[in-house]
Amino acid sequence: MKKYLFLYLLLSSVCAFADDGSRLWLKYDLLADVQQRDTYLKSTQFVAANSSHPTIKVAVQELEMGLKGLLGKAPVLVQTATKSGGIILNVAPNSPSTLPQDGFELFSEKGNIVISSKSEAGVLYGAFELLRYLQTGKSLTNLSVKSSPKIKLRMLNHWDNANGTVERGYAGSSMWKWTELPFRIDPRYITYARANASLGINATSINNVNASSRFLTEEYLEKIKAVADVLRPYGIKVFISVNFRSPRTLGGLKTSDPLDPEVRKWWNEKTKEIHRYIPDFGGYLVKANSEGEPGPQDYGRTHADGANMLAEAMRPFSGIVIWRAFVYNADPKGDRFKEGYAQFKPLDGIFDPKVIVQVKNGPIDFMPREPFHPMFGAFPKTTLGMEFQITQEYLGQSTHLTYLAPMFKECLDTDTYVKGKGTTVAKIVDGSAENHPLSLMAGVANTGSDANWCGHPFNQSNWYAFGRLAWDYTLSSEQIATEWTRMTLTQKPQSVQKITDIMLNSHPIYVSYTYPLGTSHMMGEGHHYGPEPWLTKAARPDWTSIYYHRADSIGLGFDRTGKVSNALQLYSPEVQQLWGNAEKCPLDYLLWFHHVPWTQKLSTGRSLWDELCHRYYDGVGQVGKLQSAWESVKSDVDKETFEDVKGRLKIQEKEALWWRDACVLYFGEFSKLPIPKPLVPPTRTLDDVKKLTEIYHLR
Ligand code: BDP
Repeated sequence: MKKYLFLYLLLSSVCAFADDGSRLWLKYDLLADVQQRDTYLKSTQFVAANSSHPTIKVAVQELEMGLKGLLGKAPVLVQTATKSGGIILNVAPNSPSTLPQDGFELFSEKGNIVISSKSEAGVLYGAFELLRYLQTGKSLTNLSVKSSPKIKLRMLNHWDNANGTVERGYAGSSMWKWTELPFRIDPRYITYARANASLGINATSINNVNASSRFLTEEYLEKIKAVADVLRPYGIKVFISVNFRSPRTLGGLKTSDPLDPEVRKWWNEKTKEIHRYIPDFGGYLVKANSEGEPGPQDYGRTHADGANMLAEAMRPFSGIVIWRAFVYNADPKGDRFKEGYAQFKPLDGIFDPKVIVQVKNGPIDFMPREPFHPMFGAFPKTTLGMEFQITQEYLGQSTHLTYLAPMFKECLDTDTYVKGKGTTVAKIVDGSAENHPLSLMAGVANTGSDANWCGHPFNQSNWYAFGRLAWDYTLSSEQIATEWTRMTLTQKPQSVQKITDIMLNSHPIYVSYTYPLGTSHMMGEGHHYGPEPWLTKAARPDWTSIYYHRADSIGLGFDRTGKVSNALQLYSPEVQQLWGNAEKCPLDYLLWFHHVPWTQKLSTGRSLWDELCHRYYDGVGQVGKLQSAWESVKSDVDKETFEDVKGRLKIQEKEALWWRDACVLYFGEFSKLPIPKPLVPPTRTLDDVKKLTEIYHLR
């Protein structure tokens, strides 16, 4: 008997140590600090709720599971609180509180912790907040928290296909098991729902924006209904990405012209049908007339004609239409930077109130650093939603450690000046600057079938950061990193600090060895992995690299101040002033707007060429520092996770060198200048590096 007990203990300790990351930041492992546990136990002895709504049931379940795990003892469930020392969940729809529907209050009252909200979802968010307090070691005495979301629709966009692949997915195949649905519900859907609810994410569009009409068939609607049923108690609404040609492909009509009465009827009927499966259907997400996708322009109509037709179909219901602004033409003489703005500007004011136009954070395409999209602030009569990319298409995919909160925040915190100083992008997006009742922040999801959901263990932090910022964009990148680290990797203060630093440094480091000084779009063709600055020919001119960097014997960068393109004029005069003068433009944005001579002296005291080389070299050096910093936390993090990250950091170093050598050798052909001392020139030739890139194109 004793022998078995010993074996059991040994095995369970080994298992407890090996962490496959599947529990995300909701680990709920026993807190190591016994004293702290005892203190927490005193105020979490029971849970009482004034509602048996399914959302409250999952809130209670979560508290039970969380407290049992963290403190070693589950709370007792009681009907009403007759004594102190417990948690009271209070749904108060008629509360005089000024907090919006989803907001919650978390406060101490008569020796209890009260979580109160006008909505069930708000109480659920409050329950997760309370658990986060425990997970991050915060005090529960004299609680007085008021929290409400700054953005109404906090949404993930999955680019998942019906065949199980994921467009730009780097964490295995799709997490949605379409072949199994609706009969088998993968338990991971529940973990997914919990993870989102823990951040306040309240919407998800489940399929790729390059959409298949298949998702609108009866067969798929049954499957989507099954997913919607799982997500509903967690306050998450389901959206579907639709193919604009569906009336033809699915409905057998001759056209998909949005002004055709038969087409309109078809969408009306389809929308009603969807609601029979999913009564609280969130709505449609549409990519139209973009990268070959069909759309209203195929029939000489506008984006507004298309979006408004769908909005009309949605009229009897609460759902909305999200119409993407990611459109561009391949005009070799034009500037892709201006396309979305140009196509949508004449439509400002004619979109139906049920339409949100979803705009990528930057004007090109999720580059590691972009100036904010000039549409933000320039469309006062249209609700503009923000689209960030959580999946790291251009940001190291699954092999580079890149924490994205600073990048998201850089965009949100930038001042558009459209309504005077302080009109940040965030204030356009949250609707406050222009009084829009709807607001949206969407993130292209990075989830997949990998055990740890996101591929690189640190990529989970980008899902986490996106959700936290969609709830409250004023949170600092540091706070979010620290929280996530404590919940996910370690509670040891010194290591928490070191990992937070690793995370905060990671995006600038990535930018340094890939796209310093405001360069962009120099990645491998198609797969978007690794460098290919020499890419000269592609299906479209604006899919090459030379279109963007414009290197020549004189210098580097895309003049958008008037000589090549006048794109800078799309911004307010203050922004133009900030970025329009090459001498004063912040270096991080310099080559986005200026063609700078190689020998031009920059504010750092170095010439453009020298600065460029220094940044590439420094980026690589910094990856070495990330490695030693990670090594120093070894004893405080799970072994499996430690080795996983360690291995990926080695790949990152190798690939940072690949980027560095590719770019300095290639640009050196134009500048004709040597690598500045004391930097040591690459030991390989440009041809050697080109060969590495060619391998990626082999069939
Ligand atoms: C680009 C991706 C492409 C997406 C497109 C989009 O390379 O796969 O379909 O964005 O956002 O970044 O529609």
